[in-house]
Amino acid sequence: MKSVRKERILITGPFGQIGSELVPALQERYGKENVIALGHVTIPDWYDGKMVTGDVRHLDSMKKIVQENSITQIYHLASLLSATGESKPSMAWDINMTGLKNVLDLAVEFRLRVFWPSSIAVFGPTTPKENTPQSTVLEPTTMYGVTKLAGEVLCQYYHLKFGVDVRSLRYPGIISWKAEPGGGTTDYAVTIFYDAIQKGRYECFVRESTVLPMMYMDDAIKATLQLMEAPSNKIKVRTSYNLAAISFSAKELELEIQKKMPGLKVTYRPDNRQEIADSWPMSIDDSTARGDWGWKHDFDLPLMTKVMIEELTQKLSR
Ligand code: AKB
Repeated sequence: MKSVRKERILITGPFGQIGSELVPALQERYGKENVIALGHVTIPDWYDGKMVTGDVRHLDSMKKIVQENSITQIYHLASLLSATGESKPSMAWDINMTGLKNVLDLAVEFRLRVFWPSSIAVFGPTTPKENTPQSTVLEPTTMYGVTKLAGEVLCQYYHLKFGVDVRSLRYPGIISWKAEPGGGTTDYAVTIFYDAIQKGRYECFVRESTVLPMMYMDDAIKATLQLMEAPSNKIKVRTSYNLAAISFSAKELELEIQKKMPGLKVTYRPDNRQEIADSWPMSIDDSTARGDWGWKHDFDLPLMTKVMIEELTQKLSR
């Protein structure tokens, strides 16, 4: 796809599960020279593009990066996820909240458009479990969820108070083959594919009846770009939009993979992540996103499973 308009984009957390696919998509859209990855610890060998080093918690160094690179948009992905957040709650608060506040302060000063991911983790045990509405009870019971809830209202506050054009999605579990997820509760829906291909068996850390909202990566990237490119007057929600594609139980995923890999054996041994999974909804009502800016998903469970097996088999044989 051709470059659409002149933007200079900074992406934090560029080499995580979502960043690894969002960075190339942004490079293709806006030109490689206009996308700058904020590297932190390691840089993967696939990366071909501009990079700066920094830490989202340090406002002064972030300000320098924004100024020196004439940044117009920040995709702020750097964050600890739910399972890691439970083992390191103070660090989760620090990275997730200080990082976001710094980005929003820079957005005020430099008139930046911001994308920030929220999550289904913003919901909790008191939220309606099925077809969870856009506006509903938000009482998360994980530190990750607490930071997402606080982050959502902080985004809305900066929009109302300072006019910051900040846009956000409540991502479900994202399934992808390029980079492995790390530290999330929904990771089993990715790891099962690796173990199915490499070992022919998988021990799942949630019960087989566990149902969570999920989405194939291509849909998540499509939604993110569509949201960020929508005219401002279409963005009616400045906390974060519910976003949905597919919901299935761990057992349904096992059965779908077995249609292509009949030898796969799956056992279930729930660990502490079960409690996190149980606190989240089973399905999400995303009609507001569909109505406001035309969101529509492409990948259902069979298509996602087929593509995952094909792509991952190819990747692992290289
Ligand atoms: C996690 O499991 O922590 C994430 C999420 C749903 O935000 N994948």
